[in-house]
Amino acid sequence: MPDRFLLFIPAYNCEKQVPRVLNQLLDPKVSDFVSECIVVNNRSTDGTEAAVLSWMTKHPSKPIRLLRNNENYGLGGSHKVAFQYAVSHGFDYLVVLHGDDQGDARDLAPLIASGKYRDYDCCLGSRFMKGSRIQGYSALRIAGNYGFNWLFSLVARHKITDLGSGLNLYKAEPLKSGYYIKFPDTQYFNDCMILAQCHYRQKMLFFPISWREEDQVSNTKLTSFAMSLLRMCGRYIVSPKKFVAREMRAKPVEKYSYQVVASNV
Ligand SMILES: Nc1nc2c(ncn2[C@@H]2O[C@H](COP(=O)(O)OP(=O)(O)OP(=O)(O)O)[C@@H](O)[C@H]2O)c(=O)[nH]1
Ligand SMILES: [Mg+2]
Repeated sequence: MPDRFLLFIPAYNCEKQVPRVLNQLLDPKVSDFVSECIVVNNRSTDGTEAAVLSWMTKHPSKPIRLLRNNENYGLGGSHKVAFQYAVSHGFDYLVVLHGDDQGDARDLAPLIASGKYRDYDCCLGSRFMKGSRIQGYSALRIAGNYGFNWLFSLVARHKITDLGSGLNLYKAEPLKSGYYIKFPDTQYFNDCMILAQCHYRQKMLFFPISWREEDQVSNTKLTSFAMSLLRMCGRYIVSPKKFVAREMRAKPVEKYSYQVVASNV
């Protein structure tokens, strides 16, 4: 049986961009491998939900489900909703594609067509490796990313070329244990995931992606982000085992719950 892929689109206040992200499903390079797509609306305060509903009405044959988190769980919490959904609905793989239209799911197509993805627990899109294309980032931001990639590689003893882009592929099997549940619900979720995946010796592949910043608003505050990453590295060096078991959420959530707002599945 062919592998079943779930495409997960986290969405928060991206009414302008999310229809463009969904348009990627019109390209057979993407729709050929996607069995189902969930848009996880993290309680947006703009017209994100209406924009998704309108797209679904125009394209009723596309297997999309719109979910709304019962609370704002952050980007990390939205990943937890999607990971649990993928496992409980029997998907083999989950693809994350940010809803603010900075990445292109077609960058995954060669990996999937060749079957190479099967050799890995995760294939992580990289903005900072040979073959990557990046537009609209300041020199400072690029340099900062290279610096942290280097530092994390040293700490985790694994070559890391991106700590968290918005295009990633995860195998569902390793997610079944829920090892990620105490990781931060914030934008730091991916950084923790990478360290944990190194600790658990998961097989990781970085692949080059195209990434752009045009009409998106960056919510990353560079200095506080840098401080948090340094703290994270420090804790991992002291004890990787304790690091992965620690409660890292400011406010632990008992159940990452959601409602299905609409479904074309
Ligand atoms: N900021 C933010 N984004 C969220 C949240 N929940 C889901 N998202 C989605 O998560 C994705 C990434 O959010 P961004 O604010 O762009 O953050 P980022 O990707 O870490 O930072 P950039 O590199 O600046 O894009 C977007 O598709 C958002 O729509 C949330 O609570 N806050
Ligand atoms: Mg973004």
